[in-house]
Amino acid sequence: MNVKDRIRSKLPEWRERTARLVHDHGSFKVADVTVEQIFGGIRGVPIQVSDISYVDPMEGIRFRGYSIPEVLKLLPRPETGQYPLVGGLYYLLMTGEVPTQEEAEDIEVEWKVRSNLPDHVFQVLKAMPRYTHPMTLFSQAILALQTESIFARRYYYGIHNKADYWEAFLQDSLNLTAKLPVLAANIYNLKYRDGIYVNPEPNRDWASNFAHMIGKEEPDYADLCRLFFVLHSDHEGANVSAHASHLVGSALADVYLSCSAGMNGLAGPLHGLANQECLRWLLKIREHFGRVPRRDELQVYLESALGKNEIIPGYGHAVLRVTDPRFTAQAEFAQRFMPEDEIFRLAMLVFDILPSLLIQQGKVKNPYPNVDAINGTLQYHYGVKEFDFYTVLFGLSRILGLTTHITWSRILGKPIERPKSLTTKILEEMIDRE
Ligand code: CMX
Repeated sequence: MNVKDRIRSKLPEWRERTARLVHDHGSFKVADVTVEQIFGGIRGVPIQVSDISYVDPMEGIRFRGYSIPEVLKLLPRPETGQYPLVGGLYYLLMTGEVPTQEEAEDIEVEWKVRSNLPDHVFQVLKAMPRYTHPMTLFSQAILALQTESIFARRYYYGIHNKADYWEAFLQDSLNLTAKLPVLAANIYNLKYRDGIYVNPEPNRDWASNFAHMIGKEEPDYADLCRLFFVLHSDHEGANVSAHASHLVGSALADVYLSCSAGMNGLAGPLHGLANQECLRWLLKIREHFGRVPRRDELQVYLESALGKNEIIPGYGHAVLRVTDPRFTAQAEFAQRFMPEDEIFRLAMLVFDILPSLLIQQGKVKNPYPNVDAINGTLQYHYGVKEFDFYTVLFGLSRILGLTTHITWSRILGKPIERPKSLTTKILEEMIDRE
């Protein structure tokens, strides 16, 4: 069944469940909010219900209820690769069901048909100064594509039945995600390969076409792209990029406007930029020793860094309390395809030593690695050495999740978001009255 029909078949059940919750349990109290939480980034306050993915502190991300190892095992693969077709992952996110081979390939075909980029997008990219950050270009290009929004056009000409909005959002989502590999590869080529243009090839899947267009032809790198794009596609609905795009979308802004907003959040150093910091840190250690250090040498180095209260990039997490399964999946990939790589060996040596030192230090809530502790290591091995570009890779994948959240928000008729802000005086008076 194609993705649209599958969603249509599921829609009545989900609408009814949501309506029943609001109707029968509308006054049920989910949480209290403390002053500390208000001043602390709304940390841990449930503000969103989304069934696309969920981060369990002790288990990590589950996509539509499936853990990372399950997703990697169950999703269909291309004939030529050992990791899943990203089209299959998109089908799973959108419908909640593991696709058949045919259903996964159908999405890949939909993407090929819709992958053409209008000329004005190239013009926008070329008009920017050479030193523009690739994430700025990525967000701008998505915004430039807004001219193509089917929802914006239909709304202007008068679809006003809310129950039908989702179909235009799904079309926009398929169109935008179809264009992402061409878009990202063009930004890479513009920045780092003298602006050459490489056509996508009709016989390649979404991920391997990206690898091909940036000039990385090793079959293992195409598999790394498949793995990376699956792993980074979503991390539940309340992180900065997901929430930013949801918020913008709640004003009925279309998929392009919403995803561009999400990418602007992802471009922040506390969110998507962290992965380049981790690789930089590992390279600094290798440079310091002139080679991969011995275990005892690294132990002393790390103890000294922690003694100076340095933050070790790639370790800790706001929600997770175990090793990030996305770290584990990429470590397994590296063990299989590049076990002798020096930076990978160094990353694994850090993994061997650091958690117990962080536990001894007693400050950090999660002493284990997050996905960023290894992301850059693998890209670097395959020659993608332009650190600035790593967040675009992340964004290319994350838009799969963002567009799914946005489409399902329209399916469920979620209203415009409007929380409340207080003044300091009002807050003080509320406390005094207690
Ligand atoms: N190295 C050393 N100390 C660390 C640390 C690390 N990697 N992570 C946290 N700590 C320290 C904090 O600085 C804090 O110290 P103080 O009490 O002196 O201020 C203490 O441990 C408690 O912090 P926490 O509650 O465990 O961590 P937070 O939830 O506040 O922050 C995170 C989480 C990820 C921002 C933080 O662990 C960090 O900065 N890690 C390094 C950067 C990184 O890897 N970022 C990528 C995050 C990936 C993602 O979000 O997906």
